[in-house]
Amino acid sequence: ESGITRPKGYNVSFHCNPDMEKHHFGMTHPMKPWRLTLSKSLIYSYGMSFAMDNYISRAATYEELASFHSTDYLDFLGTVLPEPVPRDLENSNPDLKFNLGGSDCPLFDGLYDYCSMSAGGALDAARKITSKQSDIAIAWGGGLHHAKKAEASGFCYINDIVVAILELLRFYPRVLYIDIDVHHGDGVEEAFFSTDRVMTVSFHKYDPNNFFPGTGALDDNGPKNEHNPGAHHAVNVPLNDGITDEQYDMLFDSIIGKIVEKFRPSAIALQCGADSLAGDRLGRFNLQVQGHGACVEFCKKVGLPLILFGGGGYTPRNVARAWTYETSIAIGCQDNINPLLPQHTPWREQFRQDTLFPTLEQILGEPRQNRNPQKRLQEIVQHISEQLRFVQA
Ligand code: TV1
Ligand code: CA
Ligand code: ZN
Repeated sequence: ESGITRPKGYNVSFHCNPDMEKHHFGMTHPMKPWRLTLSKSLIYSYGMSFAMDNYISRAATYEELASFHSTDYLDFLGTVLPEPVPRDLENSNPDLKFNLGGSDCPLFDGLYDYCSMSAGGALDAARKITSKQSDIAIAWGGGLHHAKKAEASGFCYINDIVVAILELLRFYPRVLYIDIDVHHGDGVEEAFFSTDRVMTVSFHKYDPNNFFPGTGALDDNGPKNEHNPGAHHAVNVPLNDGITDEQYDMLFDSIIGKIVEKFRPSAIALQCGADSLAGDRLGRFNLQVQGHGACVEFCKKVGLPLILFGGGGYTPRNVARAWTYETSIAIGCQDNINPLLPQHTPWREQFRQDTLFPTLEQILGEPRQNRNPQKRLQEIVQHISEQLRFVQA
């Protein structure tokens, strides 16, 4: 009935957990787990579940989380309770253990469950890949790239990506991590700073004094010490406000193309943070659903085992559109997708326009000024080409 068929010998698995989506960071907090419900409902409305293996993911165990995180941190995360009353800023406790309990990483009801479910989905996806049951595994509830070994950061408490990549490394010699969230993927970069088995690549808005987390300059490329195997294995693509689909996709194809050739990964982990889309509440770019999705399409065409993670994304209707389109790319039905949203889509009024591909004018009114001169983008590609001369597969 949906017209979507499953191409022979090509498996996509979809991992989600409805219980995860019920958690709340707080009324005004930009991170809304409910955006996962909205995304899933659009994906299901298009009938895509019939072309994938669908799994309710389990919660990751303490031992699984401890493959990356320190037990001190996990023990604290498992026992802290939310503040009984919302405290005002004057009386706020500045002594934040493990960076927990501030405004970015608040303590909320069920926090530990939320974290272990996000990591559980990522791990289930990784295991579908390593067992060769799936060619592409999707975990939109994961992608929380800022979390550190013993610290929460930027809405992220548990680094599900690191945990999943560690699982991939049990089976594959080399993993390529790519991050198209508008923020720098600092937690994943740091976790694999000293190994040449993982190359991390982040595209992000870079403005050290005014945009979180402030790291990820073009020449931050791994340990400066030449004898450290991780040297040159961190790639950073610092960008300015207003970058367009055309520029971004040119950069992405050219940089990822060169990296795949040189590093020769055995699998790809792609963080698809949707806050790089135009109209995002926190983002600054002019990307559309098509340009964001083109990155997924490029990775799929490389033909290696692929995990798609979620990540940021603070305007839920845009998040739902992007992750729906990207799910269709994973399945391979993107050329047949009806750009008109299905008539029976739940929460249809949330979407404002009834198209999967709103124009920049529809999203923003006036597009954001593009502060990425072509010359600077060429310098970035040039720097990365030179960096890759030091990389040996
Ligand atoms: C509560 C209520 C928290 C309203 C946080 C925006 C809020 C932000 C809020 C916010 C906000 C950030 C910082 C400043 C570090 C702080 C999932 C020195 C309107 C992957 C994380 C961004 C992005 C953190 C996460 C950032 C991800 N921006 N309103 N907080 N301090 N934190 O700048 O990469 O998308 O903004
Ligand atoms: Ca990024
Ligand atoms: Zn982000």
